[in-house]
Amino acid sequence: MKTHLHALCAVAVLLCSGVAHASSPASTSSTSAGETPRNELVILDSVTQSRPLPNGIELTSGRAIMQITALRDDVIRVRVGLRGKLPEDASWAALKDARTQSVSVTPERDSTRVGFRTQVLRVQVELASMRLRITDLEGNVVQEDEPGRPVEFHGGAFRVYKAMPEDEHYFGLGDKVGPLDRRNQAFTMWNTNQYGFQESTDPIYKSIPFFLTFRRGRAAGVFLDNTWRSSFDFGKESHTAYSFGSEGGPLDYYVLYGPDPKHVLSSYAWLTGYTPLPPLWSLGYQQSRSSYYPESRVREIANRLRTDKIPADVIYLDIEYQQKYRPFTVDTEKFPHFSQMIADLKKEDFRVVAITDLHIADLPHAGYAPYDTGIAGDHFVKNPDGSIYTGQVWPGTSVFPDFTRASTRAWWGSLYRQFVADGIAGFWNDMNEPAIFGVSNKTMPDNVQHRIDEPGFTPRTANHLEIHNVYGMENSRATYDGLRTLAPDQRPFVLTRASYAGGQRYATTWTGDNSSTWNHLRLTTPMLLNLGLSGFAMSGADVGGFAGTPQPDLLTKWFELAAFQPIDRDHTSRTTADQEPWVNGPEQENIRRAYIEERYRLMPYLYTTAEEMSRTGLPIVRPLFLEFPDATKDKHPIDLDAGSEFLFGPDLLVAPQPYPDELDSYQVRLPPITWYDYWTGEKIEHRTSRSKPVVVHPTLSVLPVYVREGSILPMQPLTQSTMETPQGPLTLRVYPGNNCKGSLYLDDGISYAYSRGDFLRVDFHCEVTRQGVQLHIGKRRGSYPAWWKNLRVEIYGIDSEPQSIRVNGKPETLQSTSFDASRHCVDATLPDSGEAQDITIDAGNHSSQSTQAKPAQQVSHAGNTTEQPTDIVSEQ
Ligand code: NBV
Repeated sequence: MKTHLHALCAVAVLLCSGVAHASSPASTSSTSAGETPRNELVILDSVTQSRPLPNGIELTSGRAIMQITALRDDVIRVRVGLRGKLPEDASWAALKDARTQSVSVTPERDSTRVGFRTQVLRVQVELASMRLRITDLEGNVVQEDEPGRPVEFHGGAFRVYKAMPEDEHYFGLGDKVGPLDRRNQAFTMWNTNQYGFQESTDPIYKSIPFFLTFRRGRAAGVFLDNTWRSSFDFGKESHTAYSFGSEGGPLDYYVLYGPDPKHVLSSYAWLTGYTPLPPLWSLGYQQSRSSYYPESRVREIANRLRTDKIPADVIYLDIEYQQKYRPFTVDTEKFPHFSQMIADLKKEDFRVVAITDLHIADLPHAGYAPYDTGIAGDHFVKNPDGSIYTGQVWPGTSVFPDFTRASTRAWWGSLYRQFVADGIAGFWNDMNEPAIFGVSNKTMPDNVQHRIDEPGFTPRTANHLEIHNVYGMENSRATYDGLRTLAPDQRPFVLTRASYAGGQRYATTWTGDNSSTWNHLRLTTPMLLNLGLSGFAMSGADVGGFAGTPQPDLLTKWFELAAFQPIDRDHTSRTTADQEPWVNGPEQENIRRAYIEERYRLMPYLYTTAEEMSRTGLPIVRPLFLEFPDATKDKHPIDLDAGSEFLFGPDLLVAPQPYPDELDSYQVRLPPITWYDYWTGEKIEHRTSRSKPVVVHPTLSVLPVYVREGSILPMQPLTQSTMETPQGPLTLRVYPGNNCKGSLYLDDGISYAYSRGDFLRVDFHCEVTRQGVQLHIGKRRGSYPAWWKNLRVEIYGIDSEPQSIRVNGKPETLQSTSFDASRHCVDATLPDSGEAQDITIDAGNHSSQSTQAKPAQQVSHAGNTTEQPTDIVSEQ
C-alpha cells in the first residue's frame, strides 16, 4: 500500500499537503485536532519515546502512539492511535475476558532497540525505524516489519507491511475462493452477495481478517480486528512483503504464536470464541432446495427419503413458505397445516430448518407485527437525515434492523417465539451481507446510520462503512441469543451466510451460491479448510451446487465428498432441476445412499470430533499440515503436494481427485506414517525414503479414504436418522500403530444436560504386542446411558486366524470371533458392562510384525482400484 499511498499522493498533491513522519514536528500540528485530515499521510518511522508497561511497552512517534502488550506469553497485541490516544478498546470479535488478560513481561533495551520478553516470545522495536520484530526465545522470527516499510496512515486508512520469507505460506481468511495457500494473492474484506461466484471472485460473503503464517513447521496467527473494508496482500504487490490494512477504523492486531498450528487455532478460539457443540441432528444429512412448497411437496420429499432409505435428519424451508416473502410469516395457502406438518415430520424423525431473512417488509398499517413492533421500538437503521432507510429485497421495499443495538437484537430474537413454539428446530439467516437488489454496490449506502449500543462500546452512531462487515454476524447473534432465551435448554442451530471473526460463537455457515460445476466441487475443499482455519470449525457447501443443474456423475461425486464434510446439505436454486439423491436413477442413488449411510455409521466418530471442536476450536475438516506440521523434509506444508486431500476429524484422510472431472489416475500423498485403506482394510506401510506415492485409478463409486495408524474409530449400526437409537453393538475399529488411541463422546444430542454431567465419555488405547494386539477400554465417565450392550471390536492389519482372545486376562471362547482375510481384520463381539477392560487378541502373525514387502497389488473396493506399489518409497 505504500505504493498505493504514494501514488495517490503523486496524483493528488494538493490533497496530500501533509505527508508527515509521525515523529516530525509537522505531524504534530497536522494531526492535532479531531480526525486525521483527509488524505494526510502519516508514517511511523522512528521512536521518539518509549515507556515500559508491566505487560508490554508503549512507544510514541510524534503524536502517534503504539502499544504492544502480552495477553499471554504467546499472544501479543499491537494497537496504534494517531493523536496521542489509543483507539477505543472495544471489539465485536475479541472477547473481553481474553482481550483484558495480561502477563508480566521483562523489559529489554539496548542502544538500538527497545522491547520486552515473555516466557515464550521476544518483542523488539528498532528505535531508528520503529520496526517491530517478534521472535521466539531461540531467535526464530515469528514476524517482523518489512525493512523500509513503516506503518502508514493515509487519512483514516492504514497499512502494515511484514517481511515475507520466500518459504512462508499463508492460510485462513475464511472461505475466500482460490487455492488453500493464500500466497501470491490479495483479498478484500467486504461482505458481498456473490451469486455464482467463481474461482477468482473476491470479495464474497464473509470477512474473517485472521490468517495463519506457516514456515518450516512453525505457525503463528495474525488477527486484524477491524470491521471496515480491509485488505490483505500476500505477495501480489511485492515479493518481499505481505501486508494488511484498512480504509478506516482502528489499527489493532494480535499475533498468536504456535509453533504448533493447532495451538494457534486454539488460541484464536480463546480470543474470539469457540464453535458451540451443535445439535447432533445437524450432523445428519440435510435436504434442502429453493424452495420446497407446498406442504404436500415437503411431505413427499420426507416420505421419499424414508422409503428410499436415505438416512436424513433435516428438511429446509426456503423463502417460498412465507407470505409474499415476508419474514416471520407463513403462507397458509401453501402450508395450511404448518405446525401440524412440523409435528408430523418430527414423528418421522425429521427436523425443520426455516429461513428468516433480515429484511423486514416496509408495511405500515398492515398488521405485520415485525414491522409494527420494529417501528415501535425504533429498531431500524436510518439515513443521515433521520428517515428510515429502505431498500429492495425479496419482500419489495424493506427496512433493516439495527443489529448493533443490544435492544434491537433482543427484539429480533423475540420474533422467533411462534416458530419455536411451532417446533421449528433451526433457523437460516440468509442475505445478511446485507444484500440489496437493484443497486450497483449490492448493499446499503455507505452513509446509512447504525447505532452502537453495546456493553463495552461507547454509545455512538456509526456509518455503514464501519458496521457492514459485522452486520451479518450481529444478525446471527441476535438469532442465536433469541433462541437461547426462548428455549434455554435447547442447543440452537443457526446457519448464516455473512459473518465476521468470532461469528462462530453464534452460527455455522455455508459457502453461499456456488455452481453445479466440477470446478466448484474442487473448490469446496480449500474453502471449507480455510473456514476451519479461521474459527468456523463447522461449515458446509451446497451439495450439487446452487446455480445450475449438476450432471449425474458430478452430483454423485459431490454426495461422496460431502459425507466427509462438517455439514452435509443438498441445496439448489429455484430455477434448477431436482437435485435430491434419487435423481438420475437407482445406480446413482445407490452410490449416493452408500456414502450418506457411511456418514451415519461414522456418527459416533463425527460427534466425538464435534465435541472436541467445541472445547479446543479445532475444525472438523483439517488440512494435513495441521496434524502433520513436520511431514516434509524442509517442513513446508505437505498440503502443497497433496492435491485435494484433507482430514475428516483427526484420523481419516480423504483423497478426492485433485481435478474431479479428470479420469486419469492420481497420486495420493500420505503423511509419513502407516495408513490403512478405510474401505479395504489394506495396510499401507510407512513410506520410507525413495518410495512411490499411492496411485488411485478413479471410479465413480469410490472416494478414497485412509485411516491413520493408531486410530480407534467408534462406529454405530446404520440408522435412518440421528434420532433413532442404533440397534446392535458399538463397533470399535482398531488400526494398530504408534500412539494408538481413540475416544467416544455421547450425550442426548440436543440439550445442555451434558454441562450438568449427563454425558458419556470413554477413552480407548491399544498396543501392538509380539502376539497381537491389546485393546484397553477405559471406564465410562458421565451419567449418560450407553445405547449398546455389546462391543464389536475390529482389529485391522491382521493376516491370520486369531489364536486366542482374552478379556482381562481370562481366555474367551472364540465363537464370537471371526477373521476376514480380504479385509485383514479380526473381529470379536463381547459384552460391555461399562467397566474398564483389556482385550487381548493373539493373532499369530500380526502384519505389523511382518517386515517383508508384499507384492504390488490392486485392491478393489466397489469397483475402485488402489495401486499399492511394493517399493515403498517416498520423497521424505
Ligand atoms: O432464499 C433463496 C436463496 C437461498 O436458497 C440461497 O441459499 C441463498 O444463498 N437466497 C440465497 C436468495 C437469493 C438467491 C438467488
